[in-house]
Amino acid sequence: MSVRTPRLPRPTPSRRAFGAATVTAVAALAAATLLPTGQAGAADTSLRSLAEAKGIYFGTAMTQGDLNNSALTTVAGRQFGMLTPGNEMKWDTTEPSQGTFDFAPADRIASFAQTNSMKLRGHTLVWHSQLPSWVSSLPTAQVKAAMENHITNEVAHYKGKLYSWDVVNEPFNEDGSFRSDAFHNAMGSGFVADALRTARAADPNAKLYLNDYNIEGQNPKSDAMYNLVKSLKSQGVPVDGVGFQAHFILGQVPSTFQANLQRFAALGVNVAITELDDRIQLPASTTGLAQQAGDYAAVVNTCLAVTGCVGITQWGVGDADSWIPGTFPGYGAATMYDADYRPKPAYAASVTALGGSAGSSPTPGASCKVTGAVNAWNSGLTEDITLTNTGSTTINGWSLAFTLPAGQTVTSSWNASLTPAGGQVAATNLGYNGTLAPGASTSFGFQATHTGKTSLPALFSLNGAPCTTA
Ligand code: G2I
Repeated sequence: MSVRTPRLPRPTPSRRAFGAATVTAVAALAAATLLPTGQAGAADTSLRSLAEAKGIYFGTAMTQGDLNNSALTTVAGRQFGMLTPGNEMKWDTTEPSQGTFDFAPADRIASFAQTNSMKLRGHTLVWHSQLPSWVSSLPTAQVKAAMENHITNEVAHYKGKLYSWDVVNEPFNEDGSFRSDAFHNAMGSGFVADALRTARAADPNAKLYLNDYNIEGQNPKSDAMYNLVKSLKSQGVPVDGVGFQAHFILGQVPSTFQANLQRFAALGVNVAITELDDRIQLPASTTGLAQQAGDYAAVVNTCLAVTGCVGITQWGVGDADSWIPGTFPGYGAATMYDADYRPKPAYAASVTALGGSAGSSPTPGASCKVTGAVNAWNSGLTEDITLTNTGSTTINGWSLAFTLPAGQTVTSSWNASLTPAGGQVAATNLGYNGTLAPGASTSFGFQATHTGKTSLPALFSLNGAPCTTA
């Protein structure tokens, strides 16, 4: 193992921008005076202050609705020094019809960031998704002007207020070819340079990024991004950074992650982890959460090892507000905070990787209660189970894991989907009963065969956290 060269102060100007003494002081003050929700150990062990001490930032993403969740906002303001609006700066919100701009939703997020001394990443100006249909319906000859007008107005509105912009998001297919969207169809690959130049003209100081997923390792898609950035740089097009979304699957942080970031940095751009999460097949086991801690530590260590890596943003604050369960049914638990915004092992691992001391991990209290009733006959039974959210935050999508007594095999179920039929089973909500407000209950049931044991299941856990049983 090689000896590490001391790395402070960081040589890149953009990194020094995050060492701003005022920000660190405000963060430390906030950490010292607020209740220790979501924080383990001493006052200076927040992710944001530890990251800033290393010359990088640690950020999160929030949507408008999150602003009403005090458990979430407490953790966000104390632990994270950078904020990305999850949806509010996207085209469908900011210019829903041509020439009509609405920045009010994003301004609310910006104001939260300001109140909490967080910097802002702008996300995103040009993207095929969350694009209002009027753009894709335009005659191709009008798309360039519409794109430039959109960029000019939005960037001008936030001029001087944002650290960076994801100017172009997800331009590539998996094989490295350009995605055929309204912009590529109208302008060919030149839309990227045009978008960057337009953004630079509207705000000369915001860092301009290209952002994509599945470009973390070396593969055809990251090769395409690399070649694009190299070509843009050689033409003098203003590109300052590349964002690696990093929507990982448990245990699959690519082995070429560091080398890949390094080759981009060598082109003279900054690199950032922009949308980190690490999804786990539910129910998350203790082993899974430990592996996730390793994955998070690997990401932090990778950024710290690459000069030019300016920071890490997690996509969401906790498991309750993560996009994962809604998009990948059966998966979740992808962030550092559980459904009640208590730190998970991945939080402690990130703190440790940043040089802090996580102290003793708080033992999560149950945020759910389960009651059940069995109706058995000689070879079969039915069971009704009621799940109550005893936590303080709304559960959006649930997976209730439990262990069936030996010999029981599920033959049918109602109000939930159950897999597998025996052993450690997970009951997952259906489309209509996934949301459980604090204090709310929902019931589901199943029919099973048995070989003599007709007792209730045991070891209930909700989205990875144990439940009490009555
Ligand atoms: O899809 C995950 C991320 C991939 N990279 C770019 C990010 O911008 C993207 O974020 C997600 C948001 O976290 C989701 O919240 O982008 C999704 C859309 O592609 C967002 O989901 C959408 C829902 O699909 C819509 O049904 C909903 O109306 O959020 C919308 C606004 O709440």
